Amino acid sequence: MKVVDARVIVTGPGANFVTLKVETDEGIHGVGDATLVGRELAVATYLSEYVVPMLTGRDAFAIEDTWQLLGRGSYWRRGPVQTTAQSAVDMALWDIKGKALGVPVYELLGGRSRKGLMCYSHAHGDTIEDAVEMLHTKLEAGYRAVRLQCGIPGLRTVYGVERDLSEQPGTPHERPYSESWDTEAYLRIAPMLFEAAREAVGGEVHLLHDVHHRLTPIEAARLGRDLEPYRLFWMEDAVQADIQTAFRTVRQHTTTPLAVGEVINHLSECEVLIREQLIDYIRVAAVHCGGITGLRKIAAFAEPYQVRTGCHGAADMSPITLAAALHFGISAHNVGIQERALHTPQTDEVFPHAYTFSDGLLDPGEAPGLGVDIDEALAAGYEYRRSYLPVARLRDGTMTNW
Ligand code: CS2
Ligand code: MG
Repeated sequence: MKVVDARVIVTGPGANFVTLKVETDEGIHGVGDATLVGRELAVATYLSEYVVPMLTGRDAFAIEDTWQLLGRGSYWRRGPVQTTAQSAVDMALWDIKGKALGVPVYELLGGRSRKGLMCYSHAHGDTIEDAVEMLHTKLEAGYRAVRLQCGIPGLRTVYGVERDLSEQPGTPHERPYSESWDTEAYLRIAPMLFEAAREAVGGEVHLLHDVHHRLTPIEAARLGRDLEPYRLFWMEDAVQADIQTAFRTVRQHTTTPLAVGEVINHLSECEVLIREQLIDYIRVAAVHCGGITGLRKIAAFAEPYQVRTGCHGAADMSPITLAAALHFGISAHNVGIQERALHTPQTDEVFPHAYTFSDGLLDPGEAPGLGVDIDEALAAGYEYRRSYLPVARLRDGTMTNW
């Protein structure tokens, strides 16, 4: 089966998404997510200018060789633009192979390892009370694991607290908008949030927390210790992910489990974290780490070190990425949990999918391939609009990590 055509589709149903659609000479097509949030058109151009011409005429079943061609063969290796483009091709080829053989992709990856994949949802609020109230709502909706964030008194905006975008002047995302940050205030509030949450919902629920790269190693070590009484499932991105050895300090001081990886694109960027067992969960997403093939390679490396996956699943990656994560997650052994942020109804309509949620678990469904597609006619009705992620500054105006 040969690839005869590949097209990049850019659409904005609730958020911007870049999709690669690969067509074959047997009339079967596959889809891959190529969404790099805040830099979408860089990947769209990389794909249409450089990758698509390399695909036409290739054997659609040669998934590994195509992965190597796009990774090794680009000379300028790694980097999120390259790996996101490579990921989209990889997902589309797995989708094609599953459809051609009439099986869901997870059957090609070794079959089911579990009945369903535990996922976590998000709860947040301006105050601790609001966040705990939302936690109750999520538990009522069936989730067994919830990430919890709350606002910090005195700060105008805080990561993890959703705000009505109309509150921002003008069209908020056309320029990178600024959030403020105060480490000391945060370090005081975060343990209070989890104390209140445990009091409200007891010990059985899995509670997670995302620090979003904001702390130094010693600050993160202190927070990890302060959170120990509340038995978190994990503390995520406690320090910036690109200094792997920074996690040694955090690890030495706390038994709070550590997760990292949503901005990691390649095994070389987490090799020390895994080999030295500095983390418990690796959070790479299929859309940035080389698709299902890249995710499998990283997970296979992590397995003997007892590091499990907890793939990034924010709503700014398309349902194609979630489907890919679920086929991987239902089949691989060392899988811990899957993040699941709800897509907007418009996004769900543009990307019809077979995956389902029930009783805290996600399931990829039994449709051949990835079980997700793009409705091109609907997609054409939603325009792409340039949109930046925020930046963060300390109270005195100094730039910090968002
Ligand atoms: C977050 C994301 O899901 C997460 O854990 O860190 O919301 C992340 O900030 C966004 O995906 C960035 O686009
Ligand atoms: Mg995160």
